[in-house]
Amino acid sequence: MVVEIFKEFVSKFLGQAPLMLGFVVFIGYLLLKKEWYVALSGFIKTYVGFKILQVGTSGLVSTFRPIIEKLSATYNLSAKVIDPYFGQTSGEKMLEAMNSLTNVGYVMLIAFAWNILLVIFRKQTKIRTLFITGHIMYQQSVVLLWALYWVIEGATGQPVSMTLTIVTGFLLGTYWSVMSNLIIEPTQEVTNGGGFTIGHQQMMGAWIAYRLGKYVGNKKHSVDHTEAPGFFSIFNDNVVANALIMTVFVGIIMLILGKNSFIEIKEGAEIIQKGYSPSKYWFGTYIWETTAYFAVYITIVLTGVRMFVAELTTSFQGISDKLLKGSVPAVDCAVTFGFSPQGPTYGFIFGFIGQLLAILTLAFVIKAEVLIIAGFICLFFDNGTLAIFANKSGGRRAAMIIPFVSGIIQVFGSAFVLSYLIPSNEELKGLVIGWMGMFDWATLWAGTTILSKWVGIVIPIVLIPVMLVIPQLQYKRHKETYFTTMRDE
Ligand code: ASC
Repeated sequence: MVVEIFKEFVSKFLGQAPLMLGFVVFIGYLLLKKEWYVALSGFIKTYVGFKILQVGTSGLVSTFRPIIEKLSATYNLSAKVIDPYFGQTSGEKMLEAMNSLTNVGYVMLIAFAWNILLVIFRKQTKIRTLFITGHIMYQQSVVLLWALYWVIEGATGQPVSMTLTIVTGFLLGTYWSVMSNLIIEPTQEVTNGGGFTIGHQQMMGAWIAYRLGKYVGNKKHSVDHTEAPGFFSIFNDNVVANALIMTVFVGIIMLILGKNSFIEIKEGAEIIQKGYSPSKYWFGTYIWETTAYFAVYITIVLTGVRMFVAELTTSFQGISDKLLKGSVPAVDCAVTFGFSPQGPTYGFIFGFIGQLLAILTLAFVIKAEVLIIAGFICLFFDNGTLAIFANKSGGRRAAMIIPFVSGIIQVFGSAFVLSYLIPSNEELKGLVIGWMGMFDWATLWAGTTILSKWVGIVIPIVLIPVMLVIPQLQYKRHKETYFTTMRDE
């Protein structure tokens, strides 16, 4: 019963980011003793702003995902996709086959309650962040429960045990709290004190990218500011830069695939609106239109982000002053995109090159059993975020090299963990179609899963106190500003 209510709460409120954040902003303004109509206006701007962001991100996914998938499909038909939704589907199908899908609800409930508890006792725990990215909370609960179940209890053929469910809940809640807390200071730098942090799939990765960035490059040479003269000065404008870079990069991919790959014919030979129709376009202008959409959607994302971040930053002051002193919300990584309009493009391109190299190595050099297909979400949102954090501390060079290395890690880490997760049983085999692939999932969680296979449930249990030490260390670095400006400088 409690689980049902919670699930409903998650899917209809927490999982509806615009509604949820709009509500937070509304309450924040009231706590700041603003008039009700100011609070209402804040709610509307946040809601509409976030919806605009979602129009942009789903536009990116629907335009560019088919191209990446087509590329993979053309060269390799039966492999595993590294995309969060492929990971989620695999987890759901496997847990369903074990009659354990409801346990996912318990995992989420425990994880979220544990996160709240850690924030309430923040004086002791030093956790300042509430993870509120609903769709990610669900996705991660499914994938982690599936992976740990399969390596620890899978051989029994029994449903997921209550012990494992509880351990997974506490472990995941600890990850949400600790890693989103870890990335506050870098996020404050990236967003010029935006007052929020990342609650997504690459929090540890973004932290590493930020910490390593300064050794890799120079932050003065930011991706968003090119000092080059003449022709290159046009890259100072993010619309021009994103459109040009993507036209060259994705354009080449589209040319390689050839125009026939893009002709989608519905019944009666009617061309689907977005596909390539020889009667409507030359192939060249079709490529241009498609790739220019990158700049279109990024502009939409930026507009939305700017709109609601302004509201969130002001009003969350109310929450963190009055309700949960010194606490911040952990939100979708796409929110940082508004602060570095060209960062994601760098992340996408260099992450793609890294992934491609790793995929080819797996296929032709190692001749691995598990073949990996690149996924757009992983390429763009994961490496895009890493690029933004790397750029903040190490500029252009860091924004190229770090996503490139991350691309390699994403492929190898995912292939490695998948080799432990694909059932040998013919009936179940087909249910596993991919893995999450995002940075933390190709490193931290791939590693935890594999170690648990050999050592057992001790690994996830021990990881909980180990992770909880991290915020204590952070606190030691800058006690005075830890709960106030949240800046470590
Ligand atoms: C994910 C996921 C998405 C995207 C989105 C990026 O991991 O499941 O839908 O990234 O959150 O903004």
